[in-house]
Amino acid sequence: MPSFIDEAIIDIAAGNGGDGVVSFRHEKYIPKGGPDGGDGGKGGSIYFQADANYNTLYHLRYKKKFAAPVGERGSKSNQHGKSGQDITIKVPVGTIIAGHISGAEQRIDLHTDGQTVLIAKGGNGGKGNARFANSTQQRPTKSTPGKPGEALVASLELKLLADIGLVGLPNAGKSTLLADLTTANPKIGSYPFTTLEPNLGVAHYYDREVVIADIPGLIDGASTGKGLGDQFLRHIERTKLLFHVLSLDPNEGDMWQRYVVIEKELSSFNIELSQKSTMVLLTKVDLVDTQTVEQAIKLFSRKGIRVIERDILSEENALEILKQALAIIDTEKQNAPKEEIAEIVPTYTLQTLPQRFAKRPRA
Ligand SMILES: Nc1nc2c(ncn2[C@@H]2O[C@H](COP(=O)(O)OP(=O)(O)OP(=O)(O)O)[C@@H](O)[C@H]2O)c(=O)[nH]1
Ligand SMILES: [Mg+2]
Repeated sequence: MPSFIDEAIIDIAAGNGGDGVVSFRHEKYIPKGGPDGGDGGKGGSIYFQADANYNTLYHLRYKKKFAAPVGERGSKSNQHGKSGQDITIKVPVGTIIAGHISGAEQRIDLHTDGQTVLIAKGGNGGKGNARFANSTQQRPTKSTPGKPGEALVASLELKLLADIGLVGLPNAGKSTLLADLTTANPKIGSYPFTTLEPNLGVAHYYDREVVIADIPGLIDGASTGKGLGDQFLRHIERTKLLFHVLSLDPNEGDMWQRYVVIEKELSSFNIELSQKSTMVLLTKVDLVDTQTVEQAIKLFSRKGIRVIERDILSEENALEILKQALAIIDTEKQNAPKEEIAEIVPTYTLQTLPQRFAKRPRA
């Protein structure tokens, strides 16, 4: 069963701590000054943060390595080295991060917008020799090196929720539309049932991302198992908007009848699905004259059904479709009842107990 999962594997390295240094005061008239070697700075740490502005892990597809800067070495006059800056990697809400984190294999679910977790701690800076002075040792020559930063390979997994679902008869042009609007590269064929498994694509409208799911074509009787049946409809149950993809090719028979077949199948499968916001997307407009397109648009408009044509040759038209779709999706999101998110308290088992809390046996 295909599932809409976006994945990324990234290398993460927190910064090493800077070394502490050995130095002695050089002042006029004080030939043997005391120790003044400063501590090293802390290495930068790396965090993950859930951010509702992201929908996919797309931005991590090409940047796979994150290394936080190291801490600087200490210097004389008790100057501490500068700490390396922390890095925060933003991911969509719902991302699950797995890896060897804080000394244990963990899976962390970033379920809430803004939730931040430390994934790799920067190394502490070493101590300068000034720290080692005491009553018996007034000119210590000892300093310690910075500690290494934590490093790991983190695998990220995100169950993608599509914003838009494409429904329609086989051969209507659903996969063509997905390929047109998104970066996906689905199989397209001049025969029914080209698509056998759902495809997912991400469309970009300026700085917005829209996730679109293309599913196999439905036929009369799909809800009772005909054709590929309704087995894929559940993939689009949680979308905010359906594009009912409807071909204007006159060789495919009466357009209105074809429209009704799909709407009937949707309501037989799940009445909520048929009540979802829907926009009819007219395809293959290049096969008919403009009058036919206008008539089709009028027909749906009169019935209060949202409708738009898709001209595969026009980039402007693609943007207009996405613009209208986003307006509907945003309204849907605003009107959706707020899901109550239970506060999830992290629980540690013996296996996942972070090292810093674990009692170590005395040597
Ligand atoms: N002339 C023309 N042909 C189109 C257009 N859109 C799609 N097609 C063609 O229609 C055929 C079916 O396209 P697909 O995108 O595979 O259709 P589908 O709805 O995904 O079909 P299934 O996966 O079988 O459900 C292909 O031969 C496409 O090239 C269009 O706007 N104009
Ligand atoms: Mg297809």
